[in-house]
Amino acid sequence: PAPRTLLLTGAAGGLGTLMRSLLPAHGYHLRLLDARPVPDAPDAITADLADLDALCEAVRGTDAVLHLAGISLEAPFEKILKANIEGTYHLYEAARLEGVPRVVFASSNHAVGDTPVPAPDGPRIPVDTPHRPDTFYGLSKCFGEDLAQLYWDRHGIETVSVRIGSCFPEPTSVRMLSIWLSPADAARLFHAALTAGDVGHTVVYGSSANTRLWWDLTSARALGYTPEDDSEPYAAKLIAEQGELDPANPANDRLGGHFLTDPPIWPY
Ligand code: NAI
Ligand code: 15L
Repeated sequence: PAPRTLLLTGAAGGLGTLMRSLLPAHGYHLRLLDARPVPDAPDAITADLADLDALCEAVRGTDAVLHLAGISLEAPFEKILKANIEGTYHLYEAARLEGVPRVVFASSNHAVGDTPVPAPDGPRIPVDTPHRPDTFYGLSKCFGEDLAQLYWDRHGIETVSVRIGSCFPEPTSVRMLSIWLSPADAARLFHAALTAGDVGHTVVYGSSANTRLWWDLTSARALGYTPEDDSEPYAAKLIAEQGELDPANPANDRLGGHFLTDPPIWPY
């Protein structure tokens, strides 16, 4: 198939850098955008999500947007408001004004981070579990998912909202054994989300086929995503170093893990 032109926002970030190297093999021609300069990418657009005109120019003529830009951890509310809430609104406005038909939105497990971890033998967490953000960051991802629904219902822009677990080259904690998304599986999942037909607004979890997986990948698989990786080969070493997750520890009993117990930054 002919390469599809894709705007990759957040191209200078960790996930953006991984996707810059992995997505072209899936047939994409990437246009890059970030508030920071993107290393080794002289053609990248340096623009902030606050700049609607720059976003309109950036999305013009693209087939889709993979929207990764934003604050990726907890932060004071005003910063989350500007980058993740207003910024994502501007991105969708640009897509609407320029006629871009599809967005893949980097949501996060922290949209439902206050949900209890499932029992090892219990059912996995479904995608229609209620929003239970664990932070203002998670709340901004709930907003992004609802914004995506609004732009599908009112303006016909399709979105797949991917509640990403932890996408890094390797899992580095026992919690990550349950939520790891390998970079190669991330590229497979984004490709499925960009090419599946008639997605309307679909919410999926973004993880590899982890033995210890906490959530249900049915809606992701329905897009045509077939994960090929599993964190289990990393389990013995991580458990030997860090111990099994103790469910009595409040940092372990919710999906969001340490986001619920990290030193609070109140008052925001
Ligand atoms: P990152 O923090 O490494 O990269 C985010 C990028 O967005 C940065 O390069 C930053 O300069 C850019 N950015 C921030 N505010 C901006 C603004 N106002 N305008 C333009 N660019 C702006 O984060 P990472 O890990 O690459 O994550 C990418 C996306 O995926 C984020 O939206 C994050 O919330 C989401 N996500 C990532 C997960 C992961 O495991 N890496 C897990 C769950 C969600
Ligand atoms: C996220 O949403 C963050 O962006 C990422 O850096 C990780 O912390 C991940 O969640 C996680 O829950 O491990």
